[in-house]
Amino acid sequence: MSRTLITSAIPYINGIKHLGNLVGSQLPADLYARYLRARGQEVLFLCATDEHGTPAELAAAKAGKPVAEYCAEMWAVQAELAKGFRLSFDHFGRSSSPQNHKLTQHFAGRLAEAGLISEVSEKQVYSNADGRFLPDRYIEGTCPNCGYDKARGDQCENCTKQLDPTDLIEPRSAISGSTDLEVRETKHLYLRQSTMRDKLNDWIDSKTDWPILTTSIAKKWLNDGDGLQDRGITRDLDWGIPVRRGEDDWPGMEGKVFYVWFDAPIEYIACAAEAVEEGTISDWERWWRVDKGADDVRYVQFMGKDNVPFHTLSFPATILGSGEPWKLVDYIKSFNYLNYDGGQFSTSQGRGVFMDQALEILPSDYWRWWLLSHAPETSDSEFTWEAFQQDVNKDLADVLGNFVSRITKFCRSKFGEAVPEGGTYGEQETALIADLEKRLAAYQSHMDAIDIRKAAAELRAIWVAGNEYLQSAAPWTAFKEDPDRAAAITRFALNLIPFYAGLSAPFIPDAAKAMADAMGAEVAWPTNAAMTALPAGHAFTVPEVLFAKIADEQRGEWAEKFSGVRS
Ligand code: B3M
Ligand code: ZN
Repeated sequence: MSRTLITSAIPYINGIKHLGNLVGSQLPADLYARYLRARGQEVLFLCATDEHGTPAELAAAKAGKPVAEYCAEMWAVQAELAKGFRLSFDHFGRSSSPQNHKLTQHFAGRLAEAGLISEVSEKQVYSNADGRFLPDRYIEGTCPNCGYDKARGDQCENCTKQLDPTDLIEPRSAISGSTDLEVRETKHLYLRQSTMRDKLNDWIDSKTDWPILTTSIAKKWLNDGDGLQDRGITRDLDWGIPVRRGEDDWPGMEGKVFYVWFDAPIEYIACAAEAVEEGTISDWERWWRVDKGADDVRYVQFMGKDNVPFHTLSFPATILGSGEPWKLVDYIKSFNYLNYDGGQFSTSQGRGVFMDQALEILPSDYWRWWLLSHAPETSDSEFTWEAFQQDVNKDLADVLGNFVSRITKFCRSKFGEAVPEGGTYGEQETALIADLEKRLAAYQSHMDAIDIRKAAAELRAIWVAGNEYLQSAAPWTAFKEDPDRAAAITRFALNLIPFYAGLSAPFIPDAAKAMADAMGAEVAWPTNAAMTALPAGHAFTVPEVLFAKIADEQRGEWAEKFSGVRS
């Protein structure tokens, strides 16, 4: 049996994610995981919260909580929302786990032994009142460009000018407000990625099947300007993974932590180790160590385009540089951005629809279907309430939902709540079987290739084919003159329901389950389109309405409600 390791980019802990984040990593990763499991593969699907760095510290400070407590609470919130969206992680970990501390320190130690770490002295702003170095965005002051008095050390929010902390007029600490600041020397570790440029370049060149979005971003970083730059992997922060060289102290690095982007991808590995501790799996090295059984694992990552450089360059540099046989990624599926109603989704500005809000107004299947069928694969795509209403009403309510309701209700009224006997499948059915066999193969090949929009389009076409069949075979007309013919049509159409349930489950798992349940069947991937799974006499029930239509008033109300900024 083939095995696939799937990871989704791990969402930052600082707040609830918006639908643009969701469709850029976790949701498509879930689609693929569900698909492969349905096809009988052994899958390990991992995600976690990304808990370190300045954003986590700032968000905790804003919430007035110790950062560890804030992270624990937000992890629980994100885990609950993941459940709400039916994200089927085998483990949802935390980058602050003891496992990640240990592995991150281990990798740093190995890289140091391999001569791939350099120590660099830099000048940075120190706050005497706070007793700490201040990262750029912890420093506030007046913008030299526009005069805005709350400009940050990295950028002015008002005029968007990029700044250095030393550009600010009357700089002060964003933590205490203190102006008692000075510039001090501090030492940091750099990962010497530049020495691995050729190796990384060859590795990317060997990935001829990767999406262009992925390889073009990697190539740009490898080749633009002076080429791949070394990267600082430590920070002067309190919260994070203490800088150690394996299990040893690192002289001169006391009180410092690893940079969030150094430890976050290592959490992919640590997450599997956490899953062992939780009892979800029994052995994590068989997924991650090529020398311990992972040589037959295919590893697929999902992420937004802004995360690509770290996954194509820095993390592989860490893995390769360690000189140990860790599993390297085999395929990187990356995404463009989903925009919101003429602008961008924005966490910092609270613009758009966030995961909790989405679930408050509609069940997850509505969102899953729309987002996945509009996944920003080849270009950015846009969420508008009009498009959402129109597509959901058409695809889910008018086509799929209506089909299921119409045929089950017709059967109940004419033959009772069991698959009717009599008649045989004729020309129309044979033609549809042949069409569906072709479509099934096409659908599978799109799913295998993680061509999400194409897969969604094929699935929609499969639903439409059943609807059109029912419309033209018209068992309600046939019933009057030829009840046996009507019985055969009805039997065929009822058999389409478990067929649809199996194929639709990766996209809309709840509705698929409801469809299968109503038909007294399991959600299972169909091996063919013969439509013989449910024999005559098999009992079923008419399911509840699968998808209610979105009314114009609702659409208007939601568009209004989500037009501003989240408070
Ligand atoms: N947390 C950025 C993001 O959520 C970052 C991803 C880490 S993946 C190792 O987009
Ligand atoms: Zn400004």
